[in-house]
Amino acid sequence: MVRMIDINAIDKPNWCPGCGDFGILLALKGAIVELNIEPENIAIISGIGCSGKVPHWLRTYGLHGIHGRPLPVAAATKLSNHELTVFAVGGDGDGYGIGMCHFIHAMRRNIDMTYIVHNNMIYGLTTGQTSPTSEKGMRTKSTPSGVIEVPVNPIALAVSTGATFVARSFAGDVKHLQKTIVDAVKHRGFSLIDVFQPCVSFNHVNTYDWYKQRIYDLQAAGHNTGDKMAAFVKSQEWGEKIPIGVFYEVLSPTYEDELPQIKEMPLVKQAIDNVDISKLMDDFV
Ligand SMILES: Cc1ncc(C[n+]2csc(CCOP(=O)(O)OP(=O)(O)O)c2C)c(N)n1
Ligand code: SF4
Ligand SMILES: [Mg+2]
Repeated sequence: MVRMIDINAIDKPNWCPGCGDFGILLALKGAIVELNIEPENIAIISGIGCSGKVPHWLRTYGLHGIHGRPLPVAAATKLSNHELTVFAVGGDGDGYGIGMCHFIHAMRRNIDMTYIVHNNMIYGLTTGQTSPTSEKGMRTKSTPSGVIEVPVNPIALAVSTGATFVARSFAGDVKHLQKTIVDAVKHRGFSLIDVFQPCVSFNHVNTYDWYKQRIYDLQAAGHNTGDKMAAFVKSQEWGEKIPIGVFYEVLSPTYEDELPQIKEMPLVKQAIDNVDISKLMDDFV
């Protein structure tokens, strides 16, 4: 299912100069190096959007899938070979809009993987339409009179839906983001990292300066990550002061832990020993 992307085909990131996606890629690379995980033991599954290009620029296994669907593909990858470190990567439109159902079900299953959402509060790739996290009143190409709906709050949703590691970081603070990714990967269970990612081309409201003036670090403020109600209260903070860091972390059995079929060995190894998949390979590859 996953394959090595031909990195020679796309030599370097082609995001707009100054895009927050560069900071996320840098932090992810740094985290992988810090964690000392071999590239062949990592799979990065992305959706469609500017954010979806991440797997192209890392020498790991990767799949640049379809819009809104990185989570089910990442889940299938993890269940096929639970010895892999699996990342799902996508945008706010991808994950909190078209992919919202997958987001909810992935969280309540507590599959051990790390979901990084490039939350730029806009559709970047399609040149600036409203996303599910665009702020109320924001004027965009698709809402010239201002957004009417209340934005999705991914942190509150994650805390209440079963994610066992819930964090927010900022693409403009690579050190913080790298540490958050390292902690998320070390956590056994579903980890969400919602990343504030300035889109310098199409979101002229939520800029680097806008975030810098507002964000503060929950860990520096002494937040208790084991307290679910405190996490929920913190998830409601928005406006003059906006928290980043780990909101909530709890240890709970993963989906893989409770799946008897993979107790002895990863599914992929069982299949190789016992099942002839050559016809399937001929049909699909
Ligand atoms: C099924 C489907 N619907 C719509 C699109 C068009 N489309 C491509 S990317 C995108 C939204 C991108 O926004 P986001 O997910 O926030 O990613 P970003 O570009 O901001 O990183 C849309 C609507 C598509 N490719 N596939
Ligand atoms: S459109 Fe926005 S999100 Fe996409 S590459 Fe440009 S700055 Fe980044
Ligand atoms: Mg977006």
